Amino acid sequence: MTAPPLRPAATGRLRRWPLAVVAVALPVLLGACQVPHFYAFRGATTQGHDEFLLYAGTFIAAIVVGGFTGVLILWAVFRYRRRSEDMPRQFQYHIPLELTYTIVPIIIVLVLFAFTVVTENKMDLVVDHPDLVVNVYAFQWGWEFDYPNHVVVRAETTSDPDPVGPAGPGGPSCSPAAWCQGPGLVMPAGQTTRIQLRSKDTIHGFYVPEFNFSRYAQPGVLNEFDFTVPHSGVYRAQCAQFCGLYHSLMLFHVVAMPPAQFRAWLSREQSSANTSVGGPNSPQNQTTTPTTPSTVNNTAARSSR
Ligand SMILES: [Cu+2]
Repeated sequence: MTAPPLRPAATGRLRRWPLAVVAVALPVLLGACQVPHFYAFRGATTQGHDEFLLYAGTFIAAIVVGGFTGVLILWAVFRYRRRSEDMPRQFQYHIPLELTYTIVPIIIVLVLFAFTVVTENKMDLVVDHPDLVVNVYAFQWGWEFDYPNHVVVRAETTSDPDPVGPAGPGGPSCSPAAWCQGPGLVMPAGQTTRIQLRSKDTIHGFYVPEFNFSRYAQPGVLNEFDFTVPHSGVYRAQCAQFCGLYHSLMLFHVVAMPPAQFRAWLSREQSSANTSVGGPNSPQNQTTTPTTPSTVNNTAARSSR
């Protein structure tokens, strides 16, 4: 017995299916030179970009699963809507179906878990020989960036509104001004910078949104991580952990500049530190005592080195 031939209308519908798929897929494929950002930062560091790809992949998986589930729900709602008062056909223990909707979600979770582990390992990877090491100290309420040879960029805030910005004391000239509040964490673009993060008092959060990166600064704990910023730029940053009265003013910014320009800035700062009163070991070049709540007043203490 052979199958009955398809009716002309049915064959027409079948022929249109590939066209519909191409019409939907083509714009996506042509636009796929760059994955949509899904309202996230693409990651200004190589590490942050890996994080973005994980987020985008998870988002796409969620769209596929959500769309598929939505279609199934609509199909069930309309295909099996109430048509009469008769009791519909009842069935249970559909083993293949139950296995499918148990195993498929487990596979999805395992795949997402594997990608997450791989990405987190990339984020946490510290190279053996970074091009630059910067010691970063968070304190109530400000940031201190210690470079080799006693170059210290430091700013603290003890009044409202923030008196520190927008110049970014100790950093290079910076624009746009709104992005340059607080001290500037300067690093060479295209090279690997090691950050050694500590806190001088309570828990703070080192957060650079465009790097897709946040990490606690904890008293008594050293957190180390690497940044590689491929392109020059200015990136806003702030404390992301509520830490007291002026937490909201614990702003800083990251400045990535070409390596030659960075070396010129650093040597300028170094010679300036060495020629300042008392040389590199003078009190001005020592780490200053962080401001405590008992010393809060309406003046801002500034020290660029
Ligand atoms: Cu803080």
